[in-house]
This record gives sequence, C-alpha cells and structure tokens, in this order.
Amino acid sequence: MTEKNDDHKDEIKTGEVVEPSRRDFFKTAATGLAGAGAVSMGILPFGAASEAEASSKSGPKLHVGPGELDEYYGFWSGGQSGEVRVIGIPSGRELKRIPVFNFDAAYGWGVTNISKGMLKGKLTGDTHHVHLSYKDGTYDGKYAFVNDKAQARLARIRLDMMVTDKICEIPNANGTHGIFPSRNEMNAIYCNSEFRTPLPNDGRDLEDPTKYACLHSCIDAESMETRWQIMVDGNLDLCATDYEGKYSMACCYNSEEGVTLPEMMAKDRDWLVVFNLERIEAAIKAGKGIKIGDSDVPVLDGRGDSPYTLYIPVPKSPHGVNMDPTGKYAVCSGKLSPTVSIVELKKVDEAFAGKIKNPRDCVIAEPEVGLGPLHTAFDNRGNAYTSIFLDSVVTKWNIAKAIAGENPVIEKVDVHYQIGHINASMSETKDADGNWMVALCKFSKDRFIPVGPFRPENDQLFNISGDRMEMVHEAACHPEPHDALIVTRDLIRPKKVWQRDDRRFAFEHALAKKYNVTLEAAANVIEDGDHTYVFMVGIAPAFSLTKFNVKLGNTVTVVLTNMDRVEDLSHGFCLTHHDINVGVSPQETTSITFKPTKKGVFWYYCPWFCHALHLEMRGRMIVS
Ligand code: K7E
Ligand code: CUA
Repeated sequence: MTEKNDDHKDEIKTGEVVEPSRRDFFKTAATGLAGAGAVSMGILPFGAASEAEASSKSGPKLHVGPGELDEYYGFWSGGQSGEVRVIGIPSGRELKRIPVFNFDAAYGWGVTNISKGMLKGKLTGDTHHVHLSYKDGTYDGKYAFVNDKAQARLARIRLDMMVTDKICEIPNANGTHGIFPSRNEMNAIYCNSEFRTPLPNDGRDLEDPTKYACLHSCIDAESMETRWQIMVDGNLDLCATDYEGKYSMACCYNSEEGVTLPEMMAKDRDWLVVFNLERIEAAIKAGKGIKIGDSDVPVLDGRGDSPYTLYIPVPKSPHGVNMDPTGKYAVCSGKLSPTVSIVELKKVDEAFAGKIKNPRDCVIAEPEVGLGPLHTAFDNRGNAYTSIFLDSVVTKWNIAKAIAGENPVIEKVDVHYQIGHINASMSETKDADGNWMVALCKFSKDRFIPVGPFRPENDQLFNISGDRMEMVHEAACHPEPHDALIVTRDLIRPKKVWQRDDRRFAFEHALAKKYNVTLEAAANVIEDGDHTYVFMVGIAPAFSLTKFNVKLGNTVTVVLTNMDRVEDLSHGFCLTHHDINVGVSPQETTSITFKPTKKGVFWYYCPWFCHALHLEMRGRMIVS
C-alpha cells in the first residue's frame, strides 16, 4: 500500500509496525534513582511532586515533549462509562477511547451494523478489568479482553486496529467481575461471576439463597464461546492465572453465603479458590458436566470437597489476587483484614496431590500492610505494591522479607484519595520492569478546580525505579478509571490503515457480491423490494454519490468505504435528522441500516475534518 508522504515526524510507513525509537532510555531505566542519594522512608508529603520530578531525571524519562512519543501504552478500563481508554505513559495523554459496551457518537458505536450486531441493543456496561492476550508469560500484542460486570459479558478488542472485535454473553452468570487470560499461551479467559443466583435463574428458588451459587467460566480466546463453567461456594471476586496454564484462581468472599451485609461479614476468613484446570478439562471431556437451563455449556460442581477446587482460607473478604512475576506466589489482598496472604503455588501442587492436608498451609506469609488492602502490583526487584483503600496509601513491601517473617514494609505513600486498583509497568508479566506505577483514585476533591458535584477521578503516576515511590504526575479523568495496564510500547503494533480484505467487512463484502458491486469503486443505488442499498466511497473531499433517492417506507442500508490511503484521513457519514453519525477510517468499510420516516430532502455530510473542502463533502437523501 502506498501513501502520500506527509510531514509526520516519525518515519513509520503505512502498514508497518510502530517501532520504539528511544529504547536506550529503557535500558538505563533499571538503574533507577540510585544516584538520587539516600531518602528517608515514610509517607511522601503532598508537595513532594516537584522534588520527585527533579530527581526523576536519572530514572525513566518523565517528560514527553511536544512531538515526542510515550514509551508505554496504558490500557485503562473505563468503569461505568463502559469503554476502554488508551493512555500514553508516562505523559498521561489520553490517546483514544475504544467504545465497547457503550454508545459512542464519535465513531458511531451503537449506530453501525457491526456494533449493533455486537451490542444487541444494550448501550450500558461496566468495564472493570482489562487484560491483554499472552504468549510465554508476556503480551503477544494481539488482543485485549475486558469484562462487563453489569451484564455478564466479555469483550475482545483487536489491538492491531484498537477496535472491539467480539462481545459474548456468559451464560448463567450474574455480575461478571474478575477475569484473567491464560498466561502461557493464548488459550482461554477465566471469568468470575460475582453475584450468587438460583441456577438456572428462571424463577425458581427465588427466596432460598441457600440454593444460589456463583460460577467460574472458561471462555475460548479465539471463538469467545464459553467452554465450561464450574459452580463454587461463596462470591467470586478477582481472578488470576498462573504462568504455566495449570491453575486459575479467584478470591472469594461471603463464604457465609449471606445476602445481607452482616451475614456476609460474619466469618474471619473466606477463601482463595484455586481451580485445577487439567482436572476440570478432563472431567468436561469425560462428559461429567451438567447443563443448566437453556445453555448448552457443561457445568461442573466445584463446591465443597470437589477434586477440581482447592479452598484456601484467607482473611477476610479478600479482594484482589495477583501473581508475582516469578510465577511462584499469589498475593491475596485482605480488604477487611489489614493483611495480604502469600500463597505459594508449589504448595498448591502438593495440596492437590494430597501431600498437604490443610489448605491453609499453602499460605506461607501474611504480612500487615494497612487498612483495606485491595490490589497488588510488582516490580522486578522482589517488591510488591499494594493499594490500601481505607488509608488512601500505597504500601511498598518486600516479598522475601515477608516470607522470612520480617517486617516487609518499605514505604507507604499517600494517594488522593480512595484508591482502587494499582498497577506497575509490565507487572502482570514475567517482564515486570519496575519503572512506573499508577494509582487509580476514586476521589479527587481539592486536587483540581471544582466542576460541580460530580468530580473527576484521579490517576496518579509514580516513578518506582528508585528506593522511594515518587509521585510525578496526576491526571483528572472521566469516570471511572477502574483498572489499568502499562505495557511496553514495542509489544503493541497497531496498523495505520485497514487492509481491504479484513474480516471485519465480511457483511459488506457479502452484500456487494450479492449485488455485483465493487466496494472500492462503488456509486450504486440498488432497490431490492422494500430495501434500498446505497453503496458509495468517500475520497477527500467527496462522496461518490452526491444524491440518492429512497421511497418512503423502504429500509435503507448505506455501505460506505473510505478509499483514502493516507494515514489519519478519516471520513464519516452523518445523516441529518436520522440520528446517524458514524466514522470511517482509511480503507475501512462500514454500513448503517435505518428507515426514513418522513418525505423530504435530508443532507448527509462528512463529520470528520478531512480536507479544506471538508464542509463541501456532502450529498442529499431524497425521500419521496
Ligand atoms: Cu477492585 Cu471491580 Cu477491580 Cu473495584 S474491583 S477496585
Ligand atoms: Cu471527509 Cu470531512
């Protein structure tokens, strides 16, 4: 594919992968702030940011000047906005919002046929956990997966195009919360349903919570179909997988199986549930799964003393579970206990083999880290960083010291305020690099000029490459930055224009074939009974059709292809008074189907500023 040479500063040509240009900074980053001198440990005061910024000069590079590129991609789930965001790190620039479970007028997500096919009429969602697909313990750059807690869905985003690719509904699940993909190869995504319901949830056992249950589901990473499910005791919360493909695991609260708050908090310990994937797969293969309700997905019973599950008691209403980069330890954050529990996976092997009788013996340390521990991230030097909700701090602690029974806490640093998730660069891979950490704070009062009762939330960036955690940047953000990943830039290789044979255009290619139209040179209006098909292309600054006629009562499908090859040259199709506004990026085809309701002249125009004559890029739909 060719393109006109534009004056963009980097030399990347269309279709090539994006290569990092300043790897050298990376290599030196590990040396960190050793030169910054001894600094006292303890709480970092509010005003420390400028000092931190100054000393950051010897660590990973903070300032990303105009025209410079970030070293990392950040992938942010958007919480109740239902979207996923791509943020440049360390600049904190918001680069893109990828609509997933929401309506988005900028791209026409929820308007185009492909997005309507995925959303099935639903326009709200709650994205909590975003994770990328893996190979050999690190990211392969292929997909991002994100859950919808609200409507028990899982979505897949193609990272080559940064668009939502597939959405599946998880059967029998209510409130899908923690998810995690396999880390050894791209195989499956494990998803926790958080809320217990009757199974099937079809009107039976309504008032009998003893018959409610939660499910842990295995979704195939390629087909996005649910392969199997397993019923568990308690409410499943966060999820993690090991690095070898042997286990998925879930923190599990409400072992009391209560439905009111006092009932749910009665016990001192709940569980980390570990799922033995080999045993589960074998049982499914042997046909041991039952069917629930309308779903064909086989379901195993993993409650009580099942061979498929190991219930490791941990205090108390545990929330996050995170694997350390060595793959040896799972860290469960106590939420209602000031502790984190370190579970050794070698002991889990032994417990499943019957060599350890008491599952509690899989917990090899339980250090105190603060009030309300939620999530833990890691560096490449054996340290862990736990978000502490009630104290509004991040606690840095050392894993080896905790295991040795020493006080492992190295430092606590204030965050502002009410931190939820935390993550560090590459922390969820074997290549954790200990450069950056982000704290996602739910409250931002006093940190920004006021904007009315709904406030922004606050993402705070820390340089963790040195002895101290140093807050170097904060950014107000649209609700809710729920969870985030920081990923080395060279692992993500987005393309700049579409390939014309992309599978995303299968529906439009099939339509074109049926009506003998060439999408790439289309200027056709075809009437087929009560359906009018309009095929056109956009090349700056014109549509190939400046007019099309429709009979009132007909359904209309407009198929639009952007035939510009120049990167960044997007067009769109906004049809006045029809609630239709979509974007179409270079070499992309999109389609919209609608039914005009009134006779008259309706202009359509290109809503993306594409050319000096952009305002003239328009035409008429004449409804007679
Ligand atoms: Cu901690 Cu939904 Cu990720 Cu909230 S879960 S914080
Ligand atoms: Cu095409 Cu504006």
